[in-house]
Amino acid sequence: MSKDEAETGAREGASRRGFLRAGLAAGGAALLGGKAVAQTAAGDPANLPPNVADWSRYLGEGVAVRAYGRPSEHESHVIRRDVEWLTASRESSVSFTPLHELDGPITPNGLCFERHHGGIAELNPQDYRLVLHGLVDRELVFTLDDIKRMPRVNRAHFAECAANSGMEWRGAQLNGCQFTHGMIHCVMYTGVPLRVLLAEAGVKPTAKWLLLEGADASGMTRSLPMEKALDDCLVAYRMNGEMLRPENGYPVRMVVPGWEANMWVKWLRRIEVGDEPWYHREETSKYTDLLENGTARKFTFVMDAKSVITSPSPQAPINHGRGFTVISGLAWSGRGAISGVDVSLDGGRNWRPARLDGPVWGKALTRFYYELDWDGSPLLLQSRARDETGYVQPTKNELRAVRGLNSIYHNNGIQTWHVTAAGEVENVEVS
Ligand SMILES: Nc1nc2c(c(=O)[nH]1)N[C@H]1C(S)=C(S)[C@@H](COP(=O)(O)O)O[C@H]1N2
Ligand SMILES: [Mo]
Repeated sequence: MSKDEAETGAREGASRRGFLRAGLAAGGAALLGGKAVAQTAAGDPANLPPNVADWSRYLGEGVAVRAYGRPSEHESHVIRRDVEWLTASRESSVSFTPLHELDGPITPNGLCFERHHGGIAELNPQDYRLVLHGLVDRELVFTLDDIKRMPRVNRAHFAECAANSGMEWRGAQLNGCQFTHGMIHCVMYTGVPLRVLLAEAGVKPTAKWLLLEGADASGMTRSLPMEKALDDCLVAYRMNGEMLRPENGYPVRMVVPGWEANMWVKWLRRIEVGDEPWYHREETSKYTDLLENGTARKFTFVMDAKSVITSPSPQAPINHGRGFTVISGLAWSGRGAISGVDVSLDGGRNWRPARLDGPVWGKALTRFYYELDWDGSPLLLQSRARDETGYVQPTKNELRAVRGLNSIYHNNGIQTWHVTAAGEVENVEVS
């Protein structure tokens, strides 16, 4: 988004000066006015200024008592959640990122959604080996230390399960963006470009595909085209600076930027180089979307541009009544960087540019804001992402017209939230 657009977004939303005036007009020294603060902080008056609060009267815990830091106990509701009826077992299931409780573009490690087909593999890093074999000049076996000695890079990327929003194909179903859009996370990976490992082994001219295999009970073998492998894939071992969490593939996972998370094999233990894909032998149902006429869309690796308003949303209602509020959301595209996001308050009739804020990385979550002086009337909130290729996020009905209703995967349609006069929010659809 250009600087001009950013400024227009701020002007057409709510200007900062206007916001400040409203705060002062409410009579408080605080930006939000005394009223809003009192409303949300209905705690013990003895703790409020000018009284000396309880926690100011004695010394707190010293350093390193909390040797590995954890969030405040008052944030204990900010957790991954699952939908019990969705899958038969917990070992082959999914938990969802609490998107409505987060801000900025990065997902905290402990809140990244998880998708396992055979439960969490608990690997001992000493026993970790990565085998690289097949159509190569030299078959190689890497220890974790070997991988850590190779040239590394840092890249932030989103990982989205192709089934994200899959429950919404036939109509609005789940009440919360955690469940409609929470099969996504975005962290800063540290890892070795896959092309560096392949160069080390020397790839034969006939090599066209890679087989990736995980060390969990499911194996999760996936076929990756050589072109993508040589482009931007990473053999990653760190997320947001620390070693990968066991849930997300400790100690090594494949990062396949912009492509469905299905291929981001966790607990990566084997890469076989071959001349054809393996998927048709083992995983005929993968990488395809069943269409209305019974045929299937194939090779649907890339995740198309998509966005969602994370707040307000069903789990994050507007609880302060009319007045200044911030509409916040996420946008992403598997084809590159987000170039702009539009927000609609009336179910897609009128669109206004949102303001992108923070880093706009390619194939990563991008945060957007739309500041609004809400008059308290009901809203039909939508967001629409646009990426650097010019692709514009479609409506759900536009998608259905092309794909029918048989799909589970790749639902990147525009989400609608109905905000009532009371500030409650529900998942709806507009025609
Ligand atoms: N080894 C292995 N890799 C795997 C899976 C798995 O079950 N086993 N699940 C895949 C699927 S379908 C998804 S959506 C992502 C989820 O990654 P996450 O658990 O880090 O969110 O991992 C992928 N990689
Ligand atoms: Mo997935």
